[in-house]
Amino acid sequence: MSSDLQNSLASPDFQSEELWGTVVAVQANYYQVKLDSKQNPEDKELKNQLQNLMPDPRNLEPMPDALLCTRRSRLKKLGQRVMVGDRVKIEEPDWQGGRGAISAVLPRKSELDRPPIANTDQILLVFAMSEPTLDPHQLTRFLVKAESSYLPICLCFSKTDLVSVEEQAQWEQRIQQWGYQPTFISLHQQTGLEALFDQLSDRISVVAGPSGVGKSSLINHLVPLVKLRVGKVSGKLTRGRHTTRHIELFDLPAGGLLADTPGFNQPDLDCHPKDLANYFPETRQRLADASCQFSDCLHQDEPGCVVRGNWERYEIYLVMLQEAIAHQQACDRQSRGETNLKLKNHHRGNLTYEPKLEPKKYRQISRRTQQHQLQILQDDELD
Ligand SMILES: Nc1nc2c(ncn2[C@@H]2O[C@H](COP(=O)(O)OP(=O)(O)OP(=O)(O)O)[C@@H](O)[C@H]2O)c(=O)[nH]1
Ligand SMILES: [Mg+2]
Ligand SMILES: [Zn+2]
Repeated sequence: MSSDLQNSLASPDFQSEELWGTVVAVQANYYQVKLDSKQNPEDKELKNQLQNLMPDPRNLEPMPDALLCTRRSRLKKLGQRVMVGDRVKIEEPDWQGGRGAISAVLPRKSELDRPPIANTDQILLVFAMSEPTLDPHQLTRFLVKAESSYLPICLCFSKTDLVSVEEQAQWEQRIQQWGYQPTFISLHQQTGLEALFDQLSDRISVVAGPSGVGKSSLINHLVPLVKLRVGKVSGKLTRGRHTTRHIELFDLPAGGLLADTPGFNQPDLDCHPKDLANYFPETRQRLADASCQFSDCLHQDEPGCVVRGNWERYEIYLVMLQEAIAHQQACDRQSRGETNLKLKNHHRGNLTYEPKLEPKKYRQISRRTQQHQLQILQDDELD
């Protein structure tokens, strides 16, 4: 008996007839579940040996990789939502028809809101060295947003073919001072990809980054059978409801799962002002070494502040802090019922209050919005 076979048989997952998998896509009330590989031995020889040892209808061809599942009504009654990324138990598999029913969901390790994905292990943040121009403010906004999920961040710079070796080295040094260890890749020159594969294997990663940096191109390269739309599509269009609702985890040939997200250029900054400093590695480091005089220090001009000082992104921190304060004030006003002002976000966190045109209840709803809302209701009903 081969040692692989012995391992497989020793595995409790395999012996106990339980069938487990990961939800890779959700559409209306159907869930695409990728089965754990142990239960789906691809190795032909191993499969044949197993079949002789313990005849099991599952070992008779064809054994699909994934099953299209419904959710048990018991789960529905419990209000148990099933998300992409969830680890689920499957009952009554119909191997011929490729169907099954989800009967249990494991507790989640993490849960992202936008995109809605459970058990994400890390965020792969992609920025281009050029085209679009690499802007430290925009990069920081994305980093702060990613940091606020408290998930590890894997920072990747694409399109290195468009800049000189010197320029790349300067950026590398700069980003390291911010507290990150970036990976540099070029799809056109096929460089840096191995290092990136290593960081993605055996994990669930979610790709984020502005429009046009090459996120879809990268996924198309990593997952040969997928053909995501590349280029030309403007960020605005790809931000539509369709793309955000139909989140899919792609199976990486070298192991691991990866989700694309539509690119957008300015993530919302909705964090609490006093949390902002936690989202900069530079401040985290300073606050680990010493504490500010006041425990509620926002690190602006308070006496005895250990954060204020000579570090590159401090100016960006201050701009974002003003925005976070304005956001907080808007939330406070809203909760006090002063809803006749709305917060308008201009370029780079420049915020102003503007009167709302009409009270919300009288505002005319466009036909498109109506249809959209109807679709949401229908989808939710199906859920
Ligand atoms: N020079 C260069 N161009 C690249 C590279 N990778 C991708 N591109 C180009 O960048 C453009 C945008 O690529 P996409 O993959 O659509 O970018 P995206 O990040 O998915 O954009 P959104 O879907 O709008 O968020 C395309 O024209 C690609 O051909 C690269 O390594 N070098
Ligand atoms: Mg894309
Ligand atoms: Zn301080």
